[in-house]
Parts: sequence; C-alpha cells; structure tokens
Amino acid sequence: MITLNPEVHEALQNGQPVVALESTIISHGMPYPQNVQTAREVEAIIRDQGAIPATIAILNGDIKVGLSDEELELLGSSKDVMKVSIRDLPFVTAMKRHGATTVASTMRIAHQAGIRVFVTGGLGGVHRGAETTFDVSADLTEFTLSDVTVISAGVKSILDIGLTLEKLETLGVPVIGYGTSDFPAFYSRISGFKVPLQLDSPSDIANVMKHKWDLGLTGGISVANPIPLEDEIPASRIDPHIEQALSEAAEKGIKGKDVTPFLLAKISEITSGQSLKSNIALVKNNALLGAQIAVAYAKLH
Ligand code: PSU
Ligand code: MN
Repeated sequence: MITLNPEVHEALQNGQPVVALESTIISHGMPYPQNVQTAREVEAIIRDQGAIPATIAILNGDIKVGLSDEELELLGSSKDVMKVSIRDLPFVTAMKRHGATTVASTMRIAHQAGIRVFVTGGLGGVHRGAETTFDVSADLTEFTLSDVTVISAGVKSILDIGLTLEKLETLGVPVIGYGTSDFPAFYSRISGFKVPLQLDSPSDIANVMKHKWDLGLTGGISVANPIPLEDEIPASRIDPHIEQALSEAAEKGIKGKDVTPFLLAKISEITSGQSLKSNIALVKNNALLGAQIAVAYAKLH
C-alpha cells in the first residue's frame, strides 16, 4: 500500500540513514511558495549530512515515501490537499485524494516503511481547555504505536505544555531535551517546564533508541531541539499574540482538526511573518539534528 521512491527504497535496503519528513507543515503550516522552498532546503540539509530525505504525503490516493521535485510542488501549491491524521488515511486513499500527513500519520507510515527517524517543526498535544473540549492530538497516542524518533522544537504554547508533558509521561514516551534542561516552546527556547531527560550528542540519542527497541519497548521517542538563539521569539513577545489567536479561534467557534492550522496562520498574520521566519529556521535546525541522529543510528547496525 506504500510507494517508496527508488532512492529511499535502495537506502533502506542497504541500511543507509533515512530521515522522514511530514507534509502538513508544508500544506497547512506555511504559505506557498515559502513552503515548497523550505521543503527543498530541508531535504538539502539532510543530504549534506549523508542521509536520504523521505517526505511523506498522499497523492491521488497513493501513500508516497519520498517525493520528486514535481510532487513537492504539487503538494505545496494545490488548494485541494486534505490534512490527514491517522483516522483519515482510509478515506483519502479510497477516494484517491491528495493528503498531507500530520505527525501521527507520518510516524505510522515511516514505521511501516522501516524509517526510524522523523523530523518535524512542532508536535501536536493537549490543547488548552482540553478538560472540556477533549482536544488532545492523535500525535501523542501515536507515540505508543510507532517505533520512530521524532525531532521537534517542542510544542507551541497554543497547547497546554504542562498537560502535554504529563500525557507523554503516562504514555511511556521518553522526552529528551537536546542540549537543554528546559522543554522548548517552538518559537521560544524556554517554556518554564523542565525536560525529563537531557542528552547532548546525536550518538547518545542513537544509543537510547537502540536500547529502547532492543528492550522490546515499542513506540516513539520525542527529541526536543530548541530553536537557534538568533531566530528565537521570546515567550514574553509571542505569548500575547498566541492569546489573541486563541481568543479569535474561540469567537469563531473553530473546532477539531481546523484548530491547529487556524492558530498557525493567525499567529503568522499577527506577527506579519516574523513567526514564519522563525518557523522555517527551526525546521532546518531540526533537519540537521535529525540527519545526524539517523547517521549515528545507522552506524550501530
Ligand atoms: N504544531 C505546529 N506546527 C504544525 C503542526 C502542529 O507547531 O504544523 C501540525 C503537525 O502536522 C501536527 C498537526 O501533527 O499540526 C497536529 O494537528 P492536530 O492538533 O489537529 O492533531
Ligand atoms: Mn485536535
């Protein structure tokens, strides 16, 4: 059911490092054409480190692992791309639609393809007010099912960061801060929440991956990589904008899968693109680390 592009297929067969990339960030997280441009640059960063990039998306109902340049352009420019989490996979494939995969569905497809490292921007999590809305991203439960290490810049404070960390603990997910003792908050290096574990090198992270899965502990690992200092928007500056976006979402009655894309677009609008610049920088920074982890992990085999 999954189409591996030939380069990814060969790399996986030869035990070479491969890094999966999600596509919701391209179609629902950034505007065109910066989204396609960023996706290409991210792939180039991964190649520079000696790994093969595999962007995951659904085109005309086909689950693709590794996209050509034309496919990337189609995904980034088309208005007709569905945001596809786990529950949407059978619909989008049966109806032969285009779909962009979230962290949850990208993890599952990467796992099925045998890819152990996946780079994204920010994770979904427990939304603020989840005690009444029940809005908890399927990204979190996916960490119990797919054996993939996910590199993110932490979670945005559009979410309840404390509850998200509690939920990850309940689900048995190792959460590792890369070179930090403070869990990062996407635009901001510091959230005020301590990270449960800290590691400072890609090879140490690769080692933890090997031990987790050798122990028979199935599921994912979350690596939280702070945004580079020069690209950071400190919490004191971004938080009022996030509050504004959250209250507009509430006023408009935005619900379900539309919540996260609405908030992302709103924050970018309010900051006149400054948040977009930071978003791009942190994804590239995550790609660099993810490729280094994939290279280190391939050496252990
Ligand atoms: N958080 C971000 N940027 C993103 C997303 C989350 O800071 O682009 C995307 C990811 O694809 C994530 C999805 O998997 O939103 C989560 O959506 P939901 O909250 O509807 O589960
Ligand atoms: Mn949700």
